[in-house]
Amino acid sequence: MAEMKVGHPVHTLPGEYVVDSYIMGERLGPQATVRALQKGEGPEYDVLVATYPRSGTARVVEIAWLLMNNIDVQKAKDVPQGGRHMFLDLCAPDFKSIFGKPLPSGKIPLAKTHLPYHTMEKHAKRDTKIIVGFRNPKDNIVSIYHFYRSNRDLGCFKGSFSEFFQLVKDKHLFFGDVFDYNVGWWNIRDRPNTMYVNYEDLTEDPVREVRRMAQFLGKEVSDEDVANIIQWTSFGNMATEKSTNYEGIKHIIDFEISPYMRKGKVGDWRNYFNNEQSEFIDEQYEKTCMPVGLKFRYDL
Ligand code: PPS
Repeated sequence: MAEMKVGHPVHTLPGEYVVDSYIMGERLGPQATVRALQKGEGPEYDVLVATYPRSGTARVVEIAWLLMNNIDVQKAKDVPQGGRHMFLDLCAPDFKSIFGKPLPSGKIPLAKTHLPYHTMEKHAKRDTKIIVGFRNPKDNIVSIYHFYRSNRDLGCFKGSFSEFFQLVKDKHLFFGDVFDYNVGWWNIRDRPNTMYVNYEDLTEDPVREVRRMAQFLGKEVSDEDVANIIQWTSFGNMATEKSTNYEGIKHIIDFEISPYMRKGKVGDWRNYFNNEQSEFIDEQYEKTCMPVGLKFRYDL
């Protein structure tokens, strides 16, 4: 494999840099912070949510937070999601502040990262619970395409989906290649206190998946609790509520181009992928995920 280098003819991220053989952007995770995390530095936390960007992180974080906070829907409404968990990648390198705002000291209940396993290996050795969120790579890539278009921190990509797809082929995407990412975190499946949640499963059967997450987190939940969680974390509700629709970062994401909560569907990739692109992903899947038994569903 060619050595990863900063810059690509199709698109280069603002403040692009290379770490652990993938590209990152300074505004997605300052290099000093990523290197500190790589060394195992950072706050103590009880639960870590690890997800590739645009794989449905916000829903997983929201469910985990509600389970860990007595299904306090009122607080979830009052406090933006960003204030209810710690986004490790975006912290200052000393983990004392984020975007200049001080962070609490001491053990954090809920933390999140988009960084690949090989960067977070030392963190994964800690005695914490890890929830890994997966989404089928085709829908994931479509969502990332729109994120690249709308996000000023990603340089507001102006090209077509086909042009963007060249970045996928060249593994020149933020946080690394989607397959490397998924296989990396999948390879720790025998680690105690690790669970996997799929976007498609959550959409298909939220009752089962919320109950599975509750069990993993050691929380007893009633049918009413589960119903309240599902209602609050439905796409329609999260897209409407100010505390979950991320409209507080409209200065970074141009919602006119594509809102943070865009479509929330399984199978939207069919509106973007041509046969050649779909086959490319299928081939990558066969090479990387199939041998380790990692499965995705592209339609429900
Ligand atoms: S981020 O910014 O990388 O953390 O984004 P992330 O939350 O991982 O992924 C955003 C995509 O997830 C969809 N989403 C949801 N789908 C269903 N239900 C709920 N509650 C939900 N919340 C977020 C969001 O719409 C993005 O997917 P697309 O396909 O672009 O709509």
